[in-house]
Parts: sequence; C-alpha cells; structure tokens
Amino acid sequence: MSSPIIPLSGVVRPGGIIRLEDVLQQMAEHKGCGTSSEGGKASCGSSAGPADMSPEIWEKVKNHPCYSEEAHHHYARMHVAVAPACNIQCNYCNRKYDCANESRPGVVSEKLTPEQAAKKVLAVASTIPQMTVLGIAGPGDPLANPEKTFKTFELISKTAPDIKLCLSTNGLTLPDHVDTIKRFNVDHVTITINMVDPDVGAKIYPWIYYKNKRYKGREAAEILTQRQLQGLEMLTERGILCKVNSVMIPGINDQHLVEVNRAVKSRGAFLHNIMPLISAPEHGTVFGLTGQRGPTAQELKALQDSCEGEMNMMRHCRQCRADAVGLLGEDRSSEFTTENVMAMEVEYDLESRQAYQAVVEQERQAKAQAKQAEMATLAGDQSDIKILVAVATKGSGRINEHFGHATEFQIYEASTAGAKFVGHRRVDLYCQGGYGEEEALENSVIRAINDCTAVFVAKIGGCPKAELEAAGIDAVDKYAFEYIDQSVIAYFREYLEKVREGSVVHGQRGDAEIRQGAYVAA
Ligand code: CLF
Ligand code: SF4
Repeated sequence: MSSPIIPLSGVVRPGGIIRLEDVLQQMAEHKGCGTSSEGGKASCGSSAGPADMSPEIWEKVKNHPCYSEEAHHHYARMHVAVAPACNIQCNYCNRKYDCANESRPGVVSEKLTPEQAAKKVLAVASTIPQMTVLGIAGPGDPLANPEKTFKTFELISKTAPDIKLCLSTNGLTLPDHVDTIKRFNVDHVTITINMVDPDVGAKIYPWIYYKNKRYKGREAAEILTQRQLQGLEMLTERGILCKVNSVMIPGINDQHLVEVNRAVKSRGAFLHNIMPLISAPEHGTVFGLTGQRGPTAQELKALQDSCEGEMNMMRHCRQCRADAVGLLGEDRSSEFTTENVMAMEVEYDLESRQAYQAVVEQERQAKAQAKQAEMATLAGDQSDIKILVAVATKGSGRINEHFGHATEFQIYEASTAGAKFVGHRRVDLYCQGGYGEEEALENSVIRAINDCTAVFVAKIGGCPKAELEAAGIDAVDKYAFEYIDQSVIAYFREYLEKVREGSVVHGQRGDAEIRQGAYVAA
C-alpha cells in the first residue's frame, strides 16, 4: 500500500508559505484517505530507551509542553475536538462533556470537521508562534473516530509541518492503529491506564464496546487492560514516545497505581501522569453521584513521589479541555471559535515562527544558567527540611502574575537538592471587578495552598497579604518578575538560615484541597 502522505514540495509557495487551500486541492486529487490500519508497515524507529534521554528523545520532548515540565513554561499546545464518539464507559465520565481522561469534568468543546480543525491550527500557529504541539484528545476517543482523527493529522502535517502531532486514547482499539500512527509521524501517544487488574477495572468501567459487541464488568476490564498493554508495547517497539495517564480514585485504585506504574514502566512508557479524580454531583457521573471523593493534594503528591523512580512522573498536567489552546494553565480557546477562525485570513509562516522560537530558547538558557548559579550557593549544604512554595506566573518561568489575577498557582518543593516543580493548584480569582473577594481568599486560595510555606507573586495588596500571613503563609513580592527556580532556591537558603539562627520555627504544614468544580476561564 502506498503512503497517504503527499509530497510537501507540491504545496510550498515562495518564501516558505503554505496555504491550506492548496493542500486540500491536492488531497482531493489524491485517492484514498489512508486511515486503514492494515499494511504500510513502518520500520522500527528509535532504538533508544525511553528513559535515558538520548539526543533523539530530547529532540522529541524539548518543545513538548506535556512531555517536558521545563518546556511547559515556554511552549504551548492546542487541541482540536474532532473525535466525538467513544467505545467505552468510565464511571468518572458524563458523555455530555469532553473525555474526562484528559479533561476536567463539566467541560464542553466545540466539535470540528478535519478541514475546520486544519484551518484552526493555522490560525493559532500564526497568532501564537510558541504553539508547537497539536493534540487530539476528544471530546470522545480519537481512535473510536479514526477517519476524522487521521484526516486531521494528514492535513496538519502538510500545512504546518513543524508542529508535533500528539494523540490521547483509552487504548481499546490502539493495537489496530499503531502502524497508521507511525505512518502519520505521530510521535507522542497517551494511553489512559487506570488498572492492570480486571477486578479493579470492573469498579471503574461498567462496559466496553469491542468488535460489535458490548462487554460488561470484569470481562470488559480484562479485554481493555490486555488491549492497552499490547498497544503500549507495540508503540514503544516502534520508537513512539508514550505517556500513561492514570486517574487516582481513592479507595478504588490508589494503592493499585503503584502496580500500574511498574507494568507500564516495564513496557517502555516514557512518562506517567497520575491525575486526581475530579468528582462532584453536578458533573452527573457515576462517581459524582455516588459521592466518590478525589484525592487531597498531599495524597496525590505522596503517590507520585512513591512512583518516581527511573521513570519520569508528570506533575504539571492541567486536565485540559478537548479544544484547549495556549500554554498549559491558560485557556485561549475562546479567541479561536469556529466563527472567528473561519473569518480569518491565515498563512503559515514557518520562518517567523522559527525566529520567535529562537528567542524563546535564549530565554530558556538564561533561566537555566541563573538556576545553576543560585544552586552553587547551596553547594555542600545538607538538611532534611523541605518546604512548598506557591508561585503566581503567566509563563516564561518567571514570577509575573499579580496575586489577585491568578487562577492557578504552581507549586515548587524547595530543599538543599534545589527547586522542584511538584504540581499546581487551581483557585477562584481573588480580584473580581477591581475588588478583593474575601470568600475566594478563604474558601479557595488558602485551602488550595494551605500546605505551602510561602506564595510568590508579582504584586499583592495589603489585605490579602495580612490574611495569608495570618494563615501562616508568607506572601512574597520581592522576587517580582525574576525567574521562579532561582527565586525559590534563594528563598529557601534564607529560610534555612533563619531556622538555624532560631528566628523561624520550621514545622509541617497541613494538607491542601484540589479544586473540584468545573474550570471557568478567567
Ligand atoms: Fe494534548 Fe495530551 Fe498531547 Fe498534551 S494535553 S494530547 S499530551 S498535547 Fe497535557 Fe493537557 Fe495534561 Fe493532556 S496538560 S491533559 S497531559
Ligand atoms: Fe468518557 Fe473518555 Fe472514558 Fe470515553 S474514554 S467514557 S469519553 S472518559
């Protein structure tokens, strides 16, 4: 079978400009959409181990905001919601909304055709030059909608050739599509694996629909786990980087996820993303209605810490919507509605995107050097003390957000080993219409960062600062617009000095809450 990919040279205009119309015209003349999973067998790609970060793997992850924590401060992703159908039922999902394997419950995305999706990608890429990854993550399962999913990838690989392609799936039909995934140069695949024991699976999945038949309970879970692990093995054998998402459901699979971690690590997964169950009655899910709780912030962190070994743990996932646009943690999807996008004249200018990204790289290197220099001041120091610091940021790895404008805080663990990103906490906006909202401060922000010793902000008013101090959280604006890692290390060094001289008493802080409500963009 011939490759479905048509030659790029046929659609590149002088100056490196590529137009969607030219690509669509060529594809209309080209027979077959190439979405079959048969034939076209690709040769095995990278032989490098997924955990050893060979130059080849670094090349794949360095600009991917989900696969590299450090990259997520600088590079953006976008999703296109082209895949409405699903072939399984998860007890944390209400099908009125997006696939909860990557999205927070209660979020609805605008569905697109592949052609609309391709135009949207060009529109976003022209507006946000640091957008480097296009993912398909719903609103159902991308591989339950293979024609739409692969047609979209094909269009985008022609019109925006420097954008990495990414896919997220429940894995049921994954083994049938691995060769097609390889052929379309989809380098990053996420599989949601919540269990490897069908008895656990029967509590999470009421049914699956497989080969024209509905299976229930343990039998359904047995088929699902077998297909997921087979798909994972097939992908890693072909050099495709795999991330595994797992939803942590206290009392159901929380202990079991350590075993899941071992199983996926041994099959070559590159990254494990353990996400909290977000569950509330208003989501209308089985778990929401039965009162199944999600984990606390410290329960989640403890599980992630216990799984952290040779395999990287992802801790910066934002459980984004199926039409998310922008840096992780920001939501610019409302700027790119179908109506807006269809009215836009867009051209894909590869050169100016590359020039912009070169500037981003310089900033990234400056940040790394600043961190290294600050770490030198802690060299040789040993202490068991660890503290958490919450940071208000709009991106670029800097403390550049006002306290009142933050809809999330990034959480760093500081110790003599340095500054380590360990998560983020969504909060209600404190500043509403120019005024501080007392309720948001007490019921949302303080609860979300209650386990933190300090909060770093670009600016903060006297009232919230005093209330945070009363809750035992040091509100710090002296590092405004500085790099986060460098500032966290500097603060920790001073903290340690104060503990040693006796002016500060170090003690364990309490736990914190993970926000359960559906996200509302600011
Ligand atoms: Fe999208 Fe997922 Fe690709 Fe990222 S998201 S398909 S790997 S480009 Fe990222 Fe969003 Fe978490 Fe997903 S933060 S929900 S892990
Ligand atoms: Fe919902 Fe996604 Fe599960 Fe399908 S795979 S039931 S869309 S959460």
